[in-house]
Parts: sequence; structure tokens; C-alpha cells
Amino acid sequence: MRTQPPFSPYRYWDWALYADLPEVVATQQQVTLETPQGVQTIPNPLYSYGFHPMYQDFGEGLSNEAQWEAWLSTYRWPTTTDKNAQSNSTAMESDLDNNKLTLRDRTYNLLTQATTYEAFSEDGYLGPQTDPKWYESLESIHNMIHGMTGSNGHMGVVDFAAFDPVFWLHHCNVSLGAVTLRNGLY
Ligand SMILES: [Cu+2]
Repeated sequence: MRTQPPFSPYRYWDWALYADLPEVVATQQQVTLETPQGVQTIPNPLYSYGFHPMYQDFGEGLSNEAQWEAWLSTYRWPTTTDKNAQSNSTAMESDLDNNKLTLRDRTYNLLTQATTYEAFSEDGYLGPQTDPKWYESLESIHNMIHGMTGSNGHMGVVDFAAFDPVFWLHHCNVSLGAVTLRNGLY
């Protein structure tokens, strides 16, 4: 993770530079902190978010509604669809590792080829398909990260993605990292 310039409090995960997530986000389930009440060990707020309580009608209208209501915290690559689910960090980390060069290449192509903001930003923009400037979009790379961190878990589904703390590290990179970098280039 990188720290933004001093005027910004946000941290971001630069998946194009280094796709591996730090341990404190990927695998560490608890953190030990010094608090006004002394040293305490608490659930790691970068690892998952606990619903307390679960929202009524969470997942209503989705075909797998029961799954979203059974899961009392956010999961990445969940092992089951019931309340016994765990995050499979190993699967997530291998997927990120296997795709780290693809992510870097795609981001490089995006920043060097997409010369209009429309082409750069979204995958729904239809330009001439033979022109390299339409080959890649930030939205598409962004979607890939959602799939790689969540799979069938919260990050993989639009309705629930923002509950997972890694969403914010990812989106800060999308907004503050990639967009800012692009604006500096063109
Ligand atoms: Cu997103």
C-alpha cells in the first residue's frame, strides 16, 4: 500500500505496481492496538467487516438471497455459502499473483493508448474496434480486481462490494491513482 500526498488521508493499493496485498489486509484476522483502555486485540478492520446486526432483507431479490443473509461478515473467495464460510486468502493471493503481470501490462496499455477520457474510463464506450485506443479501459481492469479479491464473495458483487475494506484501497487506486496519473499524461 502507498500513502497519498500529505493533503490526502487515503491509502491506496497500487495493484499495477504490486498486486500482492499486504498481510495486514490479506490474511491477518486480528490486530493488537494500544487504546485508552490499554492494549487490546480486536478483529482486524482491514481484513473483514462484521455486520451487526445483519440488515433485514439483505440480498432480497437476488437468486442467492439466503447466502447474503447467512454471512455475518464479508468474505473473499468464501469456502461455503452458509454461516460456516471462511475467506480463502490463499486462493485470492494466488489469483492476484498469477495475474500481476497482466495487471501491469493492462494498466500500461491503458495509460499509453487510451487518449480520450471516454475510451480510458469505461468499457461501455463503443469506438472503432480496430483502434488500439479502445482496447482497454480503467473500468475493465477495475472489474478484474473485484473478481480477483472477491470471487463469489462480497467484492465480486456490486450490491455488497463496498462492505469489504479492500474495496476502499482498490477504489482509492482507481480514483486517485489511475485517474490522477492519466490526467497528468494528457
Ligand atoms: Cu469497484
